[in-house]
Amino acid sequence: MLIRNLCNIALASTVLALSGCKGGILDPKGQIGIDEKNLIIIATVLMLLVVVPVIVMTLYFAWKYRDTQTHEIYAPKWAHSNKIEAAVWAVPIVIVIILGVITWVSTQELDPYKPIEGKGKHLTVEVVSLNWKWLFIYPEQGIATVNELVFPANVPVEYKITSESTMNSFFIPQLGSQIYSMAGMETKLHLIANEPGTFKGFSANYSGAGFTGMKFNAIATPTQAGFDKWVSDVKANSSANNLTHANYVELAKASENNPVAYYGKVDDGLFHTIVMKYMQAHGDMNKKQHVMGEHGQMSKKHQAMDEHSIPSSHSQGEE
Ligand SMILES: [Cu+2]
Repeated sequence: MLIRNLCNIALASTVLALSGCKGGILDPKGQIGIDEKNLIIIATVLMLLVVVPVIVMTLYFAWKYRDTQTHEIYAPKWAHSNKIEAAVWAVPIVIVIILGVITWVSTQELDPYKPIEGKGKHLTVEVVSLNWKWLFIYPEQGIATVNELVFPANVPVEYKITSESTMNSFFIPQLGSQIYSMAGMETKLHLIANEPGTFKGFSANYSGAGFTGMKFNAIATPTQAGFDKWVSDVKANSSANNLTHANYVELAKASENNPVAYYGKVDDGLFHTIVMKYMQAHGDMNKKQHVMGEHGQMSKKHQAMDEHSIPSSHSQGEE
């Protein structure tokens, strides 16, 4: 009974583990993802060339020199073998050299900042991670979406990535690499879908309370025309929904499990404003300090006028 239960648990967990592959990095649908999967497999197999013999030999030696073994040849003078030395040094050196070359080449090839070549002009999408949702701005099309990313299959997409506040990581496992989104700076990623489909996207970096609901569908349309139709539909159906700088402030407020939203118009330069936000805030702070300095000098006048409501800590500083 216990054994049957154990078998059932083992079977269930195997099924679970295998179903984990579906839709993940081991089931790639884009060129970058396919190349990365091959890299994972090659690196794993190369390392198994060492790991498997070590495991086999460990078990073999334990069995060969077991306590009850009586007729094994005893060789106390044996201490060195050039053949064994050659094997244990040469094999790892060769593996490290091969891994090194593969790493060097693939690091250049799969550089997330490098545009995908030979597939024509790329589409640009500006990605902003908010607490806790994803904003996608299409600067060339002048539209934006929340928690839904649409692009044509077989067209390279350039993602410009930033964050409103908390650090997140933009990740569509079936298409390839994840890249961090960080406030006050822009990171880049180039991906392509080799076939149409809907792929899961999420943040690969924990970012707080609403993190689990911070998911989106990445939809690759079969054709460019299909994508163009989606764009014109968004424009037509959401023309009243305009993502202005002011609306963005509202959108940026923390919220969880956000439904998909569409914006038929977006203010020019919104992404740039988000990236530069902290630089501007810094400028404002200087201004504030400046005003406060003036305020200090003018405090007597202000006090005399008695019309200035100031926080207590501030007035204490002045006394
Ligand atoms: Cu950074």
